[in-house]
Amino acid sequence: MIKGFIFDLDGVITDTAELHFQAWKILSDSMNWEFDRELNERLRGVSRMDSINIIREHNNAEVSEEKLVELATRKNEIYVDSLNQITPKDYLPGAQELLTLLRQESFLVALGSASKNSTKVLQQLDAVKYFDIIGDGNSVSKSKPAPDIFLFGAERLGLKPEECIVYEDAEAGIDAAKAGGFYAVGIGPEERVGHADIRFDSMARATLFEVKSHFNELF
Ligand code: B16
Ligand code: MG
Repeated sequence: MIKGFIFDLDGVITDTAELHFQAWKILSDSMNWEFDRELNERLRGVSRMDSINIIREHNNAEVSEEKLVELATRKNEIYVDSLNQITPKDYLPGAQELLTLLRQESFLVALGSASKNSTKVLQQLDAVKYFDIIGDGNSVSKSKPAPDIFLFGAERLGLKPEECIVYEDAEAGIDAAKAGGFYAVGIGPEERVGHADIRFDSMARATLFEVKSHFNELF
């Protein structure tokens, strides 16, 4: 039986990808590195240090580990500053409605994000109240596609993986959910999240009604 839901943040609850893009772009420009939206897509759901390594490799740049950490820190300062512009109007369509319904129906709810800035984002959205547990980039050391962040959330909720549905927009996020034995709802195109148990083009379509209909016998 499904008793809980675990949500990714960026691309599921809100679209911080645009703010990540702007911050990486400022940093890349300062380094004379090429960085565009196509490359930004490859950073979806990927941790901060893995992200800067992808950008460095793309630019064939030789950078010491110490310098890389410094650059990632600089990007993060720009990104965190930009989070102040997020308001409760910035939920992805359908996300707040779903979270509200889950509360009404007494499901347990956790966040399972790679971001170390999750709490700040949830505060800006006024969304902390919808979550029983916040699992984020500070909660585990192994990032997606390892299942650790979702296992952390399930354990803290007191649930087994097979009692939880994970919502994810990243390829590695669906891999992580499946590796952990969770049911997975993919948000986005077939080529990215087609390996989920069920896929929707957007959060607006991934309603509780649709998900219950699909996993019928589990509710
Ligand atoms: P931070 P998610 C991910 O969020 C983003 O999609 C990814 O672009 C970012 O690099 C990562 O969080 C780490 O974020 O630098 O704030 O720790 O999709 O896992 O909610
Ligand atoms: Mg995401």
